[in-house]
Amino acid sequence: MKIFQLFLMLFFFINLDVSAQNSTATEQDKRMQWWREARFGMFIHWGLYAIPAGEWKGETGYGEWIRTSAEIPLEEYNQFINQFNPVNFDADQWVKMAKNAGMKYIVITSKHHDGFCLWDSKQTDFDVMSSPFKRDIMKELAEACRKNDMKICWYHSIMDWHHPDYLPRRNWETDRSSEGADFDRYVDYMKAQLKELLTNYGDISVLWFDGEWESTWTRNRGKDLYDYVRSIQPDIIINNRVGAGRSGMEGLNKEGEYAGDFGTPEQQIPATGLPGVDWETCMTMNSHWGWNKNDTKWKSTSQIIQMLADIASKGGNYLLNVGPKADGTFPQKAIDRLQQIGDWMKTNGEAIYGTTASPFKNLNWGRCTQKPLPIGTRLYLHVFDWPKDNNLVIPGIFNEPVQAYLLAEKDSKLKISRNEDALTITIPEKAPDLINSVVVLDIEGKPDVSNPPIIFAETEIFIDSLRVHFSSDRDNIEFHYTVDGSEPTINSPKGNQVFVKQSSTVKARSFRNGKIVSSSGSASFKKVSAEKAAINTKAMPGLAYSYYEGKWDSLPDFSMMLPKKTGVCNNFIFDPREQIEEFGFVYEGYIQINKTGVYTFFTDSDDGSRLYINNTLVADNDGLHSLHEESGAVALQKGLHLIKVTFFENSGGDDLIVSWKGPDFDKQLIPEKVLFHAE
Ligand code: FHN
Repeated sequence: MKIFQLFLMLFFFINLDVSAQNSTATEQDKRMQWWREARFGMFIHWGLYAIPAGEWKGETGYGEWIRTSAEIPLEEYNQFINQFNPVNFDADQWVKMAKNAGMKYIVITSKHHDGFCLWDSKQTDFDVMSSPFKRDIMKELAEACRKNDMKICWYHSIMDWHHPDYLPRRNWETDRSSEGADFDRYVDYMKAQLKELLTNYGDISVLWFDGEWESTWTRNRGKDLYDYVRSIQPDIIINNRVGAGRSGMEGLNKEGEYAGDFGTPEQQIPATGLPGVDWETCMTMNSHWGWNKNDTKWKSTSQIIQMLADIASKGGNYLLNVGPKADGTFPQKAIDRLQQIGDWMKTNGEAIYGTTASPFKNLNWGRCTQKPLPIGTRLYLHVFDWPKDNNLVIPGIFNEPVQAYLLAEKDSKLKISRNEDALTITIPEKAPDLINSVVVLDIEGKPDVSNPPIIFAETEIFIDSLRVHFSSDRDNIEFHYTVDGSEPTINSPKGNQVFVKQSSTVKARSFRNGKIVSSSGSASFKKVSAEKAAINTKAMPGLAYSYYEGKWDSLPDFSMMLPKKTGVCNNFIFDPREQIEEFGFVYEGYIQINKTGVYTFFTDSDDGSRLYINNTLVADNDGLHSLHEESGAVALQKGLHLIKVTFFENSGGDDLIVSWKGPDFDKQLIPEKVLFHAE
């Protein structure tokens, strides 16, 4: 083959690959367009678990996990199917409540972890057609959505506690042998059900997978399932829980892991926007996904509206959950909130729909969303705390203002003035809305914003002195700073860092050509004395551990319990455990400090953990969560110091990673050689 022909062939294949990638990116942008525009959807968790309504044998804290959390044997749980008769279910009413609340899509549990199917499935009798209700709920809801211009989406659990081929079994299901179970056969069953859900109910807008965290579900199975679903509905959006690509409750994608079209933070809002990443925070309205009649911890309408603005200001979507009751109605407190949210959305929806993330890192009075205009940019200023002095200050913005008005009173022309780096809008005394008043500010061009300098140091505490340095996302600027908390001026010291020798509040501001170009960044640092080491201690290598068994949603007081086993282990390990779930540990002993200084300790755990030094809590990482890290710093003198780590595992994934960093070493796992216990 001639060189020229070879080159042409190579050029063709390279272009094919690149164009495939580009077309994939273009395809993804195309299918995500409505979703990015929508910003707000309704999650619905409904199934047999609504019948016990969170209560079982006197315990009232359950939700959709009741079968597993209350360890209800399959035969006993299956009886609920004979009671499932939601005679007040009205799909049209549900959809209208979502629509009136300003929601643009509905994601409903076609099948949750308990395996019960809310549609007429030919693959199983464990479906709604075997109940007294005998109506295809998914069909009715899909039709009602189409009638009301609402996108219909399926939640579908990969994990299935009912199907005989699903593995692993629950560890307490000792009476339910896994003999003969074939996980590949289960995957075929799941694909056959997805085929039903994706061919019998018209265009489905999102497939919201869940329950992907168990050992049997792998990256490759996720990729295969993604391709399978896309082969049936090419334009469907698929979340990142299709594969093994989700990093815990933060919900975003693990580096390099395969993961669908958007990240899924759960019950939390990312601290900052994630440029270029599509993500959706899913959240309960009270504290359960499935209906719990005793759950009174309802979020206020104010909280929900402000969270919606916060999420949109970070470029994300908000999927707010309703857990319908067994009779098919929404809880009244959910209905009330949806109505109030809708009232706010009717006036202010344009400040949410189709907006993108704020150009400001932080606004002390609220949030900002934005949309492009032919002349420049429309900024929607979501004011939670209405300024008392009638001045709404927008810091660090260099664009020429065009106009400003109240979104609730579009003919209200508001005065705009410039004061150094800031634009100030004169606003009326009375806020148009007590929860979130939106002020519109149109500016020329794309936002030209200078966020306050970032003020950074290794730790917030120090013994002798501490280097504090400043950085900014702007170039061609200089920093002026103070260390007494006062506002920096052009006459304040100039530089990129300062060494503090006593407790200080450091403020830094950006200047260009002698002019202020940002508001001030601020951070406080505390001078402390190093804690004294233990004295006359005879210490042996290894940590003393106590092992406990039980089911907890947060760290219990282990001191009130009898350990199942005690001993010595060489680090923070699970080897002594006797079951894979529902266990806890207390590790205690001494840690050898070889140099006086400030030490930062980290625990990265699934589920909860806490770390104490000298009986003081340093890192609090308690809670029911996937792998999540917390840290804290403490100043220690050379010698032995008490260390204690407590940990619990509820179910699913488990891990405990204990690290530290010190005055002369970077973050690393705590090595065995520095861990001891009292003789
Ligand atoms: O285990 C489920 C839980 O029941 C609920 O469905 C949430 C909603 O995102 N997802 C899982 C927990 O991460």
